[in-house]
Amino acid sequence: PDQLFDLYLKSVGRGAAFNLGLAPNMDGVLHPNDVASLKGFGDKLNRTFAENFASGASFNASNIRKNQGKHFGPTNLLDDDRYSYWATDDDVTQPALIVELKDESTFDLIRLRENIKLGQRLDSVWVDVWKDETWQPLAMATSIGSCRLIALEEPVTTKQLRLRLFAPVAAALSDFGLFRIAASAFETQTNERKAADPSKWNIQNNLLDGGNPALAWDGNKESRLLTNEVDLPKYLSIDMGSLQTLTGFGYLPRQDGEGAGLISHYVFETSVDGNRWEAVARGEFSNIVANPILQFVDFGKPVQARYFRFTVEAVANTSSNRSAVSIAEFEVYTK
Ligand SMILES: [Ca+2]
Ligand SMILES: [Ca+2]
Repeated sequence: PDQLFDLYLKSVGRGAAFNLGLAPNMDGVLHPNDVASLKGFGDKLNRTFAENFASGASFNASNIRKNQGKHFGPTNLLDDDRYSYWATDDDVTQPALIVELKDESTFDLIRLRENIKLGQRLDSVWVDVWKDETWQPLAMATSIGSCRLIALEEPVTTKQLRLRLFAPVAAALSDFGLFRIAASAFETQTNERKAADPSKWNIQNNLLDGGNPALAWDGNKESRLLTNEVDLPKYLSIDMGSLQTLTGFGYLPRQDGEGAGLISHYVFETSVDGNRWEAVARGEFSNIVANPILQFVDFGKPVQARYFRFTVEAVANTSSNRSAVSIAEFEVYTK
C-alpha cells in the first residue's frame, strides 16, 4: 500500500494518470497479494483525504480580482468545486494568501489545484508557516496544474500558513487542502514465502538421469539441472533430513532463454516416512514458455513431511513423452 501511495503521489500528485500495469493471472483474476495491496492502498487513500485541515480556515488575500470576493475570493479554495477559484487582478502576478486554520493542525500533505480550464498559469507556489514570530518556508512546488500533491518530509503543526504565488499572468487557484498521510493498515510482505534450507537435503531417489541435481537448489538462478532425454513421467525424491511443515513449492525454469526441458505438467507428493506418499499438488504450468518466471504452487494448507517427490509428467515445446528436463531452482516453502 505504501508503494502504491508513493506511486500515486508521483502520478496523480503531478497531474498524470495513475497506471499500475497489474496483469491478471491465467484465470483472469488479479493475484491475491495485488488485491490485498490495492485494498490497503484504497483504504490509505480514503483515510488520508478524509479530513482536510484547511476546511473552515479564514483567508486574507493580498489581492482579489476586481475586489469581487464572491466570484474570485479565496473561499473558492474550499468549496470542492475545482472550477471555482481565487483569482487576482491582471497586473497582480505575485499575490500572497494568509491562511488562518480553524484549529492548530498537524499535516504532511498539501494539495493545490489550478482551474485548469484557464490553463496552467502558475510558475511556482511557496508555502510558509508562521513559526517563532516569522514566516518560514515549508514547501515549494512548480507546475501546479489540475492537481499537485506535496508530501512533506515530516508532519508540521501550525495554525497559520502563507501561500505565495508566482505567475506570469493573473493567478487562478481553485483548491487548497491540507492532509495527514494515513498509516497503512498493513504491509504486504514482498517476501512472505520462506524457503526451506536445502543444505540438509539428500536425494532419496532420482529417475531423472543425467545432469547435476544439486544445481537445482544451489541458490543460483543461472545454473541448472539439465537431464538426459528420459521417458516421462519421471520423478526425483528428496529427504529433507527432518520433519517440516510445507506450504508450497516453487519451480524456476531455466533462465538462459532456451526452451528445452521446461516443465509443463507436474505432481508434487510428500511423505513422512519415505514410503507412503500423498499427492498434495498436481497441475500445469500453462504459461511457462511465454513467461518462464518462478512458478509458485500453494498447497492450500500446511503439510507435514520429511520427504517430497516431484514428478515431471510432461514438458512444454514437445509432443513426445521423451525429453530432457531442466530445473534452474527448486524450492519448498515452510511459510
Ligand atoms: Ca474551488
Ligand atoms: Ca541453480
